Amino acid sequence: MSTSPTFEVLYFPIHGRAEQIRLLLHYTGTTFTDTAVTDWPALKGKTPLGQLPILIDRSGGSEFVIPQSAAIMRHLARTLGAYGESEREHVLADIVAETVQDARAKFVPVAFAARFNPPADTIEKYWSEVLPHNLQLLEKLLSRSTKPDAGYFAGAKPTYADIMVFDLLDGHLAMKPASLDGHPALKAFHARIAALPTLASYLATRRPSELKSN
Ligand SMILES: N[C@@H](CCC(=O)N[C@@H](CS)C(=O)NCC(=O)O)C(=O)O
Repeated sequence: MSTSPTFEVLYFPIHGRAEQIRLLLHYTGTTFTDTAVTDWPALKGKTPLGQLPILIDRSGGSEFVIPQSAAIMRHLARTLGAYGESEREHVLADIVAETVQDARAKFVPVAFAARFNPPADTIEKYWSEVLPHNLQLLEKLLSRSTKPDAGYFAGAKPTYADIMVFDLLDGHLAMKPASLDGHPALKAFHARIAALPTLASYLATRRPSELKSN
């Protein structure tokens, strides 16, 4: 008898803020339903915050509907074992995740410039100053891992924060393939995550990124 997956991710049919969630579920080998929302006005009023993504967790025998992508990531990290092995690693992962959130907030208006219409000099400054600064911060955090030789941000194994960094870097590479060229440690990190056995086949077959050069 087949049972439906415990987890369901609902988001628009793009990478956007849901791709890190999909990546974390694939990384942990978790079966899930990936629901593409195509009639948003019909669904919006029924969601907790009127926003996507949402995760529905049916593990408790009822539906737990979770909004906010970072809360979803932490819930999955805790329940699927991707939060590190010690309190220190939990905190390191959280520091990295918050740094990614800060960086993403600066990236979104540039990535979706057609929608947010930022001034041209904001876009130029993003690529020449803001992004290099954020990449430097991430490089610094990578070296603070409890197991720096492993090449992940918190400890010996990837955590949810590694997946968040990967997704952030991946979005930049989709827009500008050379954007990590001055940052070999992050470029190697991106390749290391992309080569994880549980992610490689998903990355080869997933929908292409919606992000394009601007
Ligand atoms: N802080 C929220 C932001 C969610 C958000 O801004 N969602 C957008 C799409 S990326 C959305 O639902 N837009 C449609 C709307 O607000 O009606 C998160 O990280 O989940």
